[in-house]
Amino acid sequence: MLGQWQLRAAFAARLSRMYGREVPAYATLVDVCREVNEDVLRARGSDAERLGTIGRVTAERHGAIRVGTPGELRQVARVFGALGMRPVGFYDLRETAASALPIVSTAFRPVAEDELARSPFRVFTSLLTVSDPRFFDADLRARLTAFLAGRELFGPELLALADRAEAERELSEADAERFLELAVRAFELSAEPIDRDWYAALERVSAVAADIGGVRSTHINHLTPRVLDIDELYRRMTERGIEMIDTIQGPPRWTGPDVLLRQTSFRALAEPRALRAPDGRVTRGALRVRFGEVEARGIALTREGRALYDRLLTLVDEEAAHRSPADRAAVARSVWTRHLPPTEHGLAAAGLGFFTYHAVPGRPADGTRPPAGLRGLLDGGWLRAEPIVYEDFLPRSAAGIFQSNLSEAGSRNSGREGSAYDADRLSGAMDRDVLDPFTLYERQRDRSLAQVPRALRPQGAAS
Ligand code: OOG
Ligand code: NI
Repeated sequence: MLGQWQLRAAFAARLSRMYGREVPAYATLVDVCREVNEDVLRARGSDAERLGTIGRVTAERHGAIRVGTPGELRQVARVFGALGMRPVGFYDLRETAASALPIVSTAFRPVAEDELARSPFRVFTSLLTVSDPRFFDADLRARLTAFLAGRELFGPELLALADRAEAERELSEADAERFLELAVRAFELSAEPIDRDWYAALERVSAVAADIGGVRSTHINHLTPRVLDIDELYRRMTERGIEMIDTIQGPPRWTGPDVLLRQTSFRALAEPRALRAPDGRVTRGALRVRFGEVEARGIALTREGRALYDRLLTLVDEEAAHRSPADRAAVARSVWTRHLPPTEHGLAAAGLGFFTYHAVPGRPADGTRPPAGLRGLLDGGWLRAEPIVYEDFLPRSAAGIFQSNLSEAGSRNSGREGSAYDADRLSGAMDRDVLDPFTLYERQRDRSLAQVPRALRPQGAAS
């Protein structure tokens, strides 16, 4: 039998092989990541593994997919549910970018620490906001709704296997093989000809809307490996002649601890796709929608830390506004140096970062009693803090990645009231709770803290 984590790891590995065949530049990206990670490990030793073992980091991927309807999202949730992945976080990208991004998103991922350690595979999943009148007028909405209602992304056999894997938390080897084959196939790029005029009608609103609602199947949009030095990776990819987007999204490079998430990507490539003209003739065209992304992960921030991060982004925008774009990284570094603690210890002490806490073995050595309070225990060397790695995404970075890969801005009627999409609406559509990432990190921290009093109790003391 194969348990859920084995299914998840196998799915991630097969998807990676499939995507490497479809998009050869992705295979280059994975190679360069491996080289950079090996170099960092050589240079920094065990310190390089502070936010994850090299085994985990090398295998780690996130995917991105896009679906059209709440019903499709519900089916995706069943497929990922089979892999032990649950919806975490709600991201509304509609207001984040100058380009039209008519989508809201969540990320499917494992939540338990041991599951993350075994296979941290996650998928950023976006839902087209068909009912948002700023993007789709009544006529286009009606046509889009009818088009989406007539397609099937996941067949009954796949869904039945998925439900069984979720309920029983495992599949026999033969069923697992069939499930993986069908699941990977569901995310392959289809060779079916695309209705050219329909695709173009949606593209006038948003290239993302066309990628979702202009075709009769879904596909993986990108698959993202994790790298330990994203600046070095950016340099090496550029050296190899691969055109990267202009910036690295998220926190700047600086000398303090890595926090949250830094991401960049190579530009969407023209891929041959069959197009059907109104007279029925099929021609070979090309579409640029799929790209390659890479990311470096840092420490998860508490609600206070995250609020500070969001303020710092605004501050960077303000200070960079009257400077040349080339100065932005330097401006960001200076803002960070002024506002963020330069060490992990500082992040923990200020309550800005998430850590788990562990009693230092051998204490108490001289019979002194431990001080009360976390700060005293840390400063006195009674406890050590281990960073919790950020497992989620950042809306502004996501929008930046989307936007930098679009050639047209699309259009939106900002005079209209947007329709409400929120975490509850997504939860309702899937019949599964969209989990709050902060709550997950808090629980992880609190579980470690709950062990501390017992671990610090002097030997032989009564309970
Ligand atoms: C998703 C873009 C966002 C990320 O890592 O933030 C994203 C998409 O292109 O569908 O993948
Ligand atoms: Ni991504």
